[in-house]
Amino acid sequence: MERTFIAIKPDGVQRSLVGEIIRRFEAKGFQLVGLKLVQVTRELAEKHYAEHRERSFFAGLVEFITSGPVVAMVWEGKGVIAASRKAIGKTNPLDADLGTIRGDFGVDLGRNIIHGSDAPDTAEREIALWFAPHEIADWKPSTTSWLYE
Ligand code: IDP
Ligand code: MG
Repeated sequence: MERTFIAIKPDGVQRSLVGEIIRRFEAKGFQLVGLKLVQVTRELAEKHYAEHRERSFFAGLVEFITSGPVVAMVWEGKGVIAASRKAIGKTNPLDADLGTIRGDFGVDLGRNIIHGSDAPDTAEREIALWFAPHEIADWKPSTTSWLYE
């Protein structure tokens, strides 16, 4: 089964959106297999956003992501990587459709509430970066046969 890395950024935590975001993933039918509150170090932030190292917004992005606690999660399910990106919405909250997390709750590009892995290889890299193997739970929800044919 596919897994993805999801992080509620410091703005989402400060704005009390943790419960609402987890509710949306649960209600869709995805399974929570990893969850922790993290005070992100500069080293972790720079590794996580390594692909943006050369961009003008990189320093501000690292500053922001280390500015308060982040809720780091691993979610599992059929098609969870693409479905999460759809549920999260476009990077700029003003371009994100209503009904998406960024579209419903955000305004500014630099305060877009949530991160989600964008492809299978990045999901694998980000899960390994943020979670130790023992922090991920293999468990079988009792609802599986009601979610999957
Ligand atoms: P994504 O989060 O939708 O995958 P990316 O392009 O990977 O978007 O950018 C990573 C994060 O960097 C964004 O979520 C946003 O917080 C921030 N970011 C991207 N572009 C800009 C920008 O032009 N100005 C400020 N922050 C940006
Ligand atoms: Mg990205």
